[in-house]
Amino acid sequence: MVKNNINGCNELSLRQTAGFLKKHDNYIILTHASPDGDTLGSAYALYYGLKEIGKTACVICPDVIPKKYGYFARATDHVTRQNSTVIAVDVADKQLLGALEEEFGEEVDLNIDHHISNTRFAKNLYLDADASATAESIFELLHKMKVNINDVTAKALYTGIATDTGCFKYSNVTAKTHLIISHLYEYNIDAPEINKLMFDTKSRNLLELERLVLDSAEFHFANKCMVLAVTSEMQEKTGCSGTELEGIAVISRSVEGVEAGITIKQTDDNLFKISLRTYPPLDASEICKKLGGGGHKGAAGAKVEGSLETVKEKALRAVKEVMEESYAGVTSSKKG
Ligand SMILES: [Mn+2]
Repeated sequence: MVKNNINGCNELSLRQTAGFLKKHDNYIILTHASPDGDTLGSAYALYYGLKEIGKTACVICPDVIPKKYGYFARATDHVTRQNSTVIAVDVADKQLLGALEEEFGEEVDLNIDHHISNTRFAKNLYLDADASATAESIFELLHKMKVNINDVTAKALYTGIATDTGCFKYSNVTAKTHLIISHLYEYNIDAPEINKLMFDTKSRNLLELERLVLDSAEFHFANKCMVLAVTSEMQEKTGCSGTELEGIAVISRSVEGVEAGITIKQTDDNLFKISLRTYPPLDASEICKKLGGGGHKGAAGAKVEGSLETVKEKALRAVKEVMEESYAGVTSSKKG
C-alpha cells in the first residue's frame, strides 16, 4: 500500500489520499507562513470540497491573510483540537508553519505538497513534485472524490495555479496545468480580474519601495547574478512589509542575461530571508539547500542570520559554487 517510508512518513498515492480525506473528519487545514495564492487557494478549495461531502473543517493561517485574497477566503467552521485531523497544504517543512510550528509541527496527519525539497515531517504525504501548484493536486483530489466544485472553489484553485506559475509563464507549467485550467473555465471565475489583482496591481508605496530596492541593485559573476536588498529601513520608510514584498523577488527574471536573482529581505535586526530565482541549468533549490533552505528548481528560499553584508556574501558563495558545477561542460549559457 505504502510507496515509501522516510522518517516514518507514509507516502500516499492520489487514490489513497482521496480515501484518507473521505475516511476522516474534523479537519484543521494549515497554510504556510507568509501565505501566497497557492497555499491559501489550496486550503480554501480543500475546505469547500470537504464541506460538500459533509465534513467539518477550518482553515488556519499563521499570518494575517492579505486582503487581495478576500474574494475566496471566507470564514470557516470552528474545529477543536481534540479528535481533529490536521492537514498542511503547500508546506515543504514544518518550520514554514511559522507561529503554528510549535503547536502543529509534529502533529500533521496529512501533508499535500509539490515541493521537491519536502522534508517529510508529516505522518502521511501526498507529494506531486511535477505539479505546478499544490492547487493542481487539490483539483485532482476533488475530482477523484467526485466532489462538486462551485464558483468559489474554482476561483481558489485558479488563484493557486496562476500565482505559482507566474500567470502561466514559468517552466513548471505542463499540459496537465492547462487541462485543469480549462475545467476551471467552466465556472464563473473571472480570470482577468483575478490576474489583474494578483499581477498588475501595486500600491504607490510599493512602487516607491521598488525604486529604493532598484537603487541598491548589484550585479555579479559577469552580470549573470543580480542582488536586490530590502532593508528594514526601506520597509519602514514606505510602510510596505510581509507578503506585499512578494513581487520584488521576480524583478530579476526580467533582466537580460541574469540567470540567478537573489533578493535579501530583512526580517529582523540580524535575520534575512533570501528569495532566489534561477533559470536552467541553475537549480535554485540546490543553491538554497546550501543556505539551509529549499524550494523548487526555479524558485527557492532560505533564512540566514548575520549582517546584510555577511548574508549577501554567503548567498553569493552558494550561487558561485552551483554556477561552477552547472556550467562545467556547458560551452555557452544556453538555457535548457
Ligand atoms: Mn505552491
